[in-house]
Amino acid sequence: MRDDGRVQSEEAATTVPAKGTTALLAVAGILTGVAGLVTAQATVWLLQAPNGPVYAVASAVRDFTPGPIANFLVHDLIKNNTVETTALRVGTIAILLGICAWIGAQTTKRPLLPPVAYVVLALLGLGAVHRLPDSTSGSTLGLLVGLVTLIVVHRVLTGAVLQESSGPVGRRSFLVRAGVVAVLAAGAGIAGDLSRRRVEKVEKERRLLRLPIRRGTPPEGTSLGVEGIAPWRTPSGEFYTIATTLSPPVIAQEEWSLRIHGMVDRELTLTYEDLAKRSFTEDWVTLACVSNEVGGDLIGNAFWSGVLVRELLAEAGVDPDADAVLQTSHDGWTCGTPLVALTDDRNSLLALGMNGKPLPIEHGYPVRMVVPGLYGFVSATKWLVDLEVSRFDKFDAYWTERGWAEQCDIRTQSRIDVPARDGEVAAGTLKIGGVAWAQHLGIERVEYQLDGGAWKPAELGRATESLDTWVQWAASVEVAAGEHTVLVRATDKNGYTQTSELRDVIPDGATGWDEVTFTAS
Ligand SMILES: Nc1nc2c(c(=O)[nH]1)N[C@H]1C(S)=C(S)[C@@H](COP(=O)(O)O)O[C@H]1N2
Ligand SMILES: [Mo]
Repeated sequence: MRDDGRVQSEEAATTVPAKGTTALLAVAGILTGVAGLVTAQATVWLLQAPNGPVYAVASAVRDFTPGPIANFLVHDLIKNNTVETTALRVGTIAILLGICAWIGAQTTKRPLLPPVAYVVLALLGLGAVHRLPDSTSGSTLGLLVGLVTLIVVHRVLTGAVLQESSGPVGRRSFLVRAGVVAVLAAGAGIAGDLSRRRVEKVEKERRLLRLPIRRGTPPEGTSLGVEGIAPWRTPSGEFYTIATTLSPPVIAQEEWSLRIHGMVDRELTLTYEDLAKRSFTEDWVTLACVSNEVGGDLIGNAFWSGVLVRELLAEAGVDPDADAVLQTSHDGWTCGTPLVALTDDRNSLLALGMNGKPLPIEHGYPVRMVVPGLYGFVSATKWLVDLEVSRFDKFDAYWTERGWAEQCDIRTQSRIDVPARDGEVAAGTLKIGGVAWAQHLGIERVEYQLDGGAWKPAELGRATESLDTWVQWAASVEVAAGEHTVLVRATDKNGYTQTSELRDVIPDGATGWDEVTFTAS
């Protein structure tokens, strides 16, 4: 046996954590948890996604707390049953940080536990987020950023703590690292918070706006009253959204203006006030995305209010050699629209209102273009700031550069909404139906085919006078028990009947008949 005190104490340092190490590891765990929560929440705010992790977990805690306890907490103790309750949120954060402290403290004994535990926490968060109906990919991305933060910060901080046991160098390094983490997390938090405040400010301004717009009443007969068919008016909150930006630009009214220039006699610059003062036009228009697969839901019908584009172009005085308008959005997205579609009788409009409200931010606030009959990618610029009258041979727009068509009318299409795909129904008499569209041309007829039988005409709902909207279709069929297949095809007022040829969405829209298989019992 050696009797060398120095060696002994060094051995002791590597096997038994120095006094206070476990506590410091717990502190590192808490700091790690704070950093993870902050970056996750900041990401959600920056992406303008709903349901940050704390909100989501607090909701789950509220909903999964056993009845009597929840009753006691909600009714007797907190006296409020919303997740906005500070007590619920603070409680949730406290529990999460408690778990993080424990995870941190486990680092020396079970080095594999922390990463596994963080993944488990992130998965629980993911579950909590996705049980809320309005979560988006931004909500998920927030959790991913949070998870990466947890794993990285954990390594950085606990690494320093474990050095700590070997002397004052380690302690200083822990303090330095903790400081850096705190500063970075605070920076992320501040950036997220600024973004949140900005959204709140613009949302408030939006809410307080009073525009001369109406909500629009769907004309009589547009709705066939069949359950399961998409409502004739798509509520704004359920309207599909497509954008190339990670988060929609948040533009205050006073920051916005629209420049009309290029092959014109007079350049125009219009502010939001300029537009809001003009006389408004309004109509129902069904927007559709070229990426909509047969049977897909990248289509919606809304009541749009705004200013006729052709009047503005007339004021600018368009060069007769021009054949296109290059539209640019605040976020730099571009599309090229045939000049004629903006100047003919189809009432293309600079929309300020959607379903009676100022445009939602994600649908283009303050101003977007709406062109009946053209796919969104060649016409429906959201957050529109620039219209350059030009020629198609002088530019390539965003999607055209990426292999999509330069010009593109919406294809005549139809979709089956009921019965649901692979759905189960009761045998006997069954209502089937859906929607069909040929914007600006109009739908002449919709036919369906059941189990390979004859094509039969469906009942059609009414369209508006402008024919810029979809129509509902429906039929009653008799089905015996067993598996069935229904097909649908539409014919437009030009006499074109949808081809059965299945073609992919790129470069100019999908073709083919929608088909639904279902089981009757
Ligand atoms: N600024 C901008 N505007 C845009 C797009 C975009 O990516 N950025 N996408 C277009 C496409 S492809 C479609 S289908 C419509 C969708 O409009 P919505 O999101 O209001 O449904 O917006 C169009 N306007
Ligand atoms: Mo689109």
